[in-house]
Amino acid sequence: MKIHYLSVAAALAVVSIGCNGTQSSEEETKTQPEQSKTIYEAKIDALNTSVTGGATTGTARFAVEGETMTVTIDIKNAPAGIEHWQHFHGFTNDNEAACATMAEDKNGDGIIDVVETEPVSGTTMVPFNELPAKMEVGSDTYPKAAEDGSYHYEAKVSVKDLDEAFAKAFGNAGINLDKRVLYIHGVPADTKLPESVASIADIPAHITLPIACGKINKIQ
Ligand SMILES: [Cu+2]
Repeated sequence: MKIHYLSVAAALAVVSIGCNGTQSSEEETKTQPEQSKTIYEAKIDALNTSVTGGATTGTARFAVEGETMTVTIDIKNAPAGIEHWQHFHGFTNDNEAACATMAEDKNGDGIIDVVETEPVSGTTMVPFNELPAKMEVGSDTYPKAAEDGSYHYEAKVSVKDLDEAFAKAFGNAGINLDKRVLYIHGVPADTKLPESVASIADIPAHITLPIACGKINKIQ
C-alpha cells in the first residue's frame, strides 16, 4: 500500500512539473492522505417489528484508510440485554444485495426469517463481533444491547487479514462493501416463534432472526 501510494504521489509530481512547474507538487502530496480514505455508510431500518415489538434502527459506518477499516455501528431500540449478531450479507457473484421486505415472506407466516432473506440479500459473509477478520460467524463476542436497547460497536479491522479470510471463504468476490447489506439479528430466547421460522445450520431461530437491515453505500 505504501509503495503504491508513493508511486501515485510521484506520478502526480511528474505531471505537476510538466504542467505548472514544481510549485504545486508539494500541495498534491499534502492532500494525498485525505483522498485515500474511503467511507461507506448504511442507514439501518427495522424488520420484523411484529416480533420485536419496536423499531430497531441505527447507522453503520465503514472508514477504510490504508491498511485499516474502522467499523462503527450504533443501534437503538434493539431487544435489550441480549447479544445481537451482525454481519454484512451479499452475493459471491457481481449481484448487488438488497434488504429483505415483507415480499420475501414466502411462507406467509408474517415473519422474514434469515433463509427467506437469501434470494435478495445473499449469504452471511463477515461478522461484526470482536474479531471480524477471523470470520467466525458463530461466536459469543457480538455486542450486547443495554437496558434501553442501544449499543455502540466499534472495531478496527486489518484490510489485508479480512481480504485473505474473505478470499478463502468466498473466492474472488472481493469485499465490495457497496454491494452488501448489513443485518442485525436476535430476539430473546423465550420469544414465541412459529415452527415455520427457519434458521441456518443448527443455530436457534431466535439468534438469527433479522431485526434490522441497511444497504451499505459508498459516500466518500
Ligand atoms: Cu447476518
